[in-house]
Amino acid sequence: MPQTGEASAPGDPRPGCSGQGLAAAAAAAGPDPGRAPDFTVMGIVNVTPDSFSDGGLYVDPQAAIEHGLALESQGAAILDVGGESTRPGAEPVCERVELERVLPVIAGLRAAGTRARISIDTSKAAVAAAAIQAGAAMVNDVTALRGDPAMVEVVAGSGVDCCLMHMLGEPRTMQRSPRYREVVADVREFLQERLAFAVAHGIAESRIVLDPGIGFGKTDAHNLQLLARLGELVAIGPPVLIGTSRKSFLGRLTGRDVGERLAATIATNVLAYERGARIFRVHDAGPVHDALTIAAATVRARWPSTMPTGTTTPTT
Ligand code: PMM
Repeated sequence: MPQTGEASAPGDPRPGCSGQGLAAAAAAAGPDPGRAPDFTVMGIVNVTPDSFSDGGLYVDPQAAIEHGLALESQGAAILDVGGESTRPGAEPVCERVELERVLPVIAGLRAAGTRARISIDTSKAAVAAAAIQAGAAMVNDVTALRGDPAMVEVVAGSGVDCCLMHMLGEPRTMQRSPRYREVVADVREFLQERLAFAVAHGIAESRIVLDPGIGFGKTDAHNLQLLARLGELVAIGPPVLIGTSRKSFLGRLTGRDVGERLAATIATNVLAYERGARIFRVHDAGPVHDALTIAAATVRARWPSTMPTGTTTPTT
């Protein structure tokens, strides 16, 4: 259980909000139609001037706080606050700037009484530590604890949740002809190795979430392979997080600009849910939450009907 920055209330029925940790919340899900849905929407709060889809919109802390609260009201049970863009070609920012961006937003969300779990999207241990102090209950590290040698201790020592993501190379150069032996096997091997590393350094497995890192050092074909065969990553064990929201491969496949990729985002999230992903990092929390609610209900409907034979199902 996170001791610091626990944003959730005991008994809160939303996945990821009961204080038991994301992995346990996701694992507890089952076929009972009366249960809370077994997916978690993670709303994106980018406090950056240069993120690919919402860069510059929420640099003002008050705008970012209001945006986070709006995402929560639309169904986001996690708010992922980031102060450094990781879009392809992005230049890194220094620790001071990143801290100045994210801390007022995390503190403001807490002060506004958010019940969502706050995640800090950072690869810097000092930023993660300060964010946890301010109320973050999860560290989303796109380098999977490789970027900063002090990160693993910050996460292990504070007992927060942690997302380990696959990335080939680093944001500045990662889209320059990425190559794999076999993309799904390579990503699976990487995530298994990172999971073992994290557990060996004292991070409880029940606190860990894995992410194939859609768009991070991947061609369109790599992204599609990873989505199509997501089950092979789900089989590793921990809940799988997926981040396709508005990403450029969706634009290349549909010919749509970044602000017009909601339908494509929903399609990938629903397919990923069906293949076993359970946490969905998105810009548009409301529509994705609705789509996943229907996807979850449909998957649950596979269980045998309790209706007597011969009863006609009402049509609407
Ligand atoms: N994508 C972005 C940033 N952070 N974190 C995780 N775990 N998974 C992702 O796919 C991911 C991420 C880039 O998207 P953005 O610029 O819209 O935030």
